[in-house]
Amino acid sequence: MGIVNLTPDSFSGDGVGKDLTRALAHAEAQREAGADILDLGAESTRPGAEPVPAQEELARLLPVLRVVRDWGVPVSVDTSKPEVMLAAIAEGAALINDVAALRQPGALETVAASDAGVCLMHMQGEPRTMQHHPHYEDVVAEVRDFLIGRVAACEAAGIPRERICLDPGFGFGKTVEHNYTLLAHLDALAALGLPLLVGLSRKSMLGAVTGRENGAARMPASVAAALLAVQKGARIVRVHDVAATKDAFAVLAALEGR
Ligand code: HH2
Repeated sequence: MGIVNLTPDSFSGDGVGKDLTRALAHAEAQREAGADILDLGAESTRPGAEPVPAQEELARLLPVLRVVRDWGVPVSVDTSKPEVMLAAIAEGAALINDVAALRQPGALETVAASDAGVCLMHMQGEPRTMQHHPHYEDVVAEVRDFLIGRVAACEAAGIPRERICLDPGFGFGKTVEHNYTLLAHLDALAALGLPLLVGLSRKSMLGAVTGRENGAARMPASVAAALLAVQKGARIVRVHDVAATKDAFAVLAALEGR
């Protein structure tokens, strides 16, 4: 999954804001690099980020979606707002990637009324304040139980399991320690039997162990993290650096089955 940030304030430094030409060039580069899914995000969810009104999110998103939907690659839309989900699905989004796991009122019903897939992500708190005091007794069990609960809510609302993938939400209300514990025990989440999506690319947990402060300088660590996550059962990796990540997977594929 190649990240296409349509925000002016992405933590990773690759946001393009409302510049349509730059946004499309960025999306095209992700596709050319071999992304199997393009993930369009028009609201930053980085720690401390303020929410963006739905109209602003749609103004950033729809012009890009209306072009990339015809490229033959499934398009995912990273949003938590039901009104944005509704418009995105109507305009051809195949997947709703919701860091709030369809907890906003109306979100479950909106996805249920469509045939779009959904990614349910775990987050403790909300982006503005989530990194203030993350706390867990047992991070793996709590993330797993949350995801089980959200799958049950989806099924009760009429979204079948076949349309759902799960994400532990690296960096969303978690300390560096919590993030690495989750990565170490990713197989416990893969055991839930639904495809696992992970977003580790350029995140601060990688800066914490490499000392790399700037987004792009975290690329080698991001590739390593993606590879390790796949070895522990992840099926979809949400990345900025598609070409480098694919190279790493080519090496892994060459090893497998020998
Ligand atoms: N991380 C970010 C955004 N969306 N979605 C899923 N499913 N999993 C993630 O880990 C995830 C996500 C944050 O990264 P990014 O979009 O690069 O930055 P920003 O939120 O600043 O746009």
